[in-house]
Amino acid sequence: MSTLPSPTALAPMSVKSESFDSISDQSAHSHEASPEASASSIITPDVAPPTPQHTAPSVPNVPSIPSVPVVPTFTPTIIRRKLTSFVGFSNLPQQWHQKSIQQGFDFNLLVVGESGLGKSTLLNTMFEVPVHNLDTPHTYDSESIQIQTTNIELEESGVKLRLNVIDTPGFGDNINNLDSWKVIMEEIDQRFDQYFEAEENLSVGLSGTAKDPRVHACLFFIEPSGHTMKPLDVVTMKKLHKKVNLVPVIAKSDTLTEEELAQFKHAVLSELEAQEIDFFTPPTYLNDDEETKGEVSELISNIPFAVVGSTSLVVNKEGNAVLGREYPWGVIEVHNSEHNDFLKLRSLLISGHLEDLRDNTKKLYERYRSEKLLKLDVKQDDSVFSIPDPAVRQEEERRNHEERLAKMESEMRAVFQKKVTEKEAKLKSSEGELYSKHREIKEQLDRQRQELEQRKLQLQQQIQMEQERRARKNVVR
Ligand SMILES: Nc1nc2c(ncn2[C@@H]2O[C@H](COP(=O)(O)OP(=O)(O)O)[C@@H](O)[C@H]2O)c(=O)[nH]1
Ligand SMILES: [Mg+2]
Repeated sequence: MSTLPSPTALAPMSVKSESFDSISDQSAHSHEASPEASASSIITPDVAPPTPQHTAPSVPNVPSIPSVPVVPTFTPTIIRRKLTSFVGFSNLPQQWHQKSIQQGFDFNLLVVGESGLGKSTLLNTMFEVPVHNLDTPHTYDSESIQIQTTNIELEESGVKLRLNVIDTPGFGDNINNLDSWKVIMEEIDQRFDQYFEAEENLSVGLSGTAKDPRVHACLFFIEPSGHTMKPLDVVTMKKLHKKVNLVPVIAKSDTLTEEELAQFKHAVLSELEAQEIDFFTPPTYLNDDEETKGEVSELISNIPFAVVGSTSLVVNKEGNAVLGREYPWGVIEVHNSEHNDFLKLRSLLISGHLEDLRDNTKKLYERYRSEKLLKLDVKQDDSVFSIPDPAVRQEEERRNHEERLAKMESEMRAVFQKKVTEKEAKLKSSEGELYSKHREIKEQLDRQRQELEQRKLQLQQQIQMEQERRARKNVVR
């Protein structure tokens, strides 16, 4: 019976030995093999089979030669094998699915287009909530284009979508619109920068909980002129297309006849190609079935989508109340793919390819980041890498030496000056002391002299009195 190797004996999952095939094959063929053992994912290190130990006859006093340890050799090889048993990692998409549902999705949608093209109406129609208040005027008095963001949290069958609509009121409404694109670009860059900083602070990726501020798609509304695109639209798209997933749409497509629309679509597409403006196209995957592939190519072939928006119910020819627009000649239904491309747009933005948009945003961001880092590098000080000229270096050393000498000299001068000042102060104070001592002694001497003179005077008076007394005595005798 074949046994499973102990867990410690297992090599990493992607690494297997040459000898594994034979072992696992044996296990698979053995009728006693456990299901786990039969799974061809079991990996054993390529350990050379133990060499038979020949027991040499013991010779007394002859030191035994230490045996060389057998080191297992690993030959890294990547194997691709379909497992026949259950290991568990096929649940990963399920786990990812659960996690995603719990965390919800961020979707940042930039909306660009002149006022009155039906941007707010289309958003309200698409998300089925009043993303924008349609009562507010769709013309703006402001001199310049503004950025207005609206955050809405939507929930559908337990899945949360944090929708952040970035509107650009004022775009194309001014006399000089040449710089309109700059404000939009700044907004996109700023959001990339925010993500860049968050990434630097490791708050993105590791925790996976940080909100993603990057613009995931730019819905660009083209006026249904029936001729060509406006130069401002072309200039703006040319600036934006490398930074966002551009989704061009022909606004209010119900205002054009079928032929006009077909011609206009063609004209817009040719202009985009001529100007080398990239727009977002959903990808297909290896395991996509033919139907999915067909749907994707159908979507791509209809870009730029001709859309109609309406939040009002009208009655169609079958007598059903539907979202649409009513005309004397009939009804245009929003959710009817034969009438307009609204459903295709919704599939591209939300129901079918939201994750593709988010994925492609990562690629656009990667490019932005590498360009940003490259710019930072260019600004670096190139002199750091230059080889110095010996003469220049000698001159620099001489100058440094002289500077050091001058510094030393000035320090010595300062020390000397300090010492002189201290000495002078000391002398001055001792001179003062001497002077006061001298005055004290002089005063003392003056006092003593006065006393002595008084005494002398007294003595002289006494002598005189004595002499007078003696003279009077002699006279009496
Ligand atoms: N014919 C037609 N009119 C529309 C459509 N979408 C919006 N409108 C009308 O166009 C006007 C401006 O719409 P609004 O959504 O405020 O435009 P915004 O300024 O681009 O946000 C409103 O009167 C809407 O009813 C559309 O698909 N077709
Ligand atoms: Mg609006």
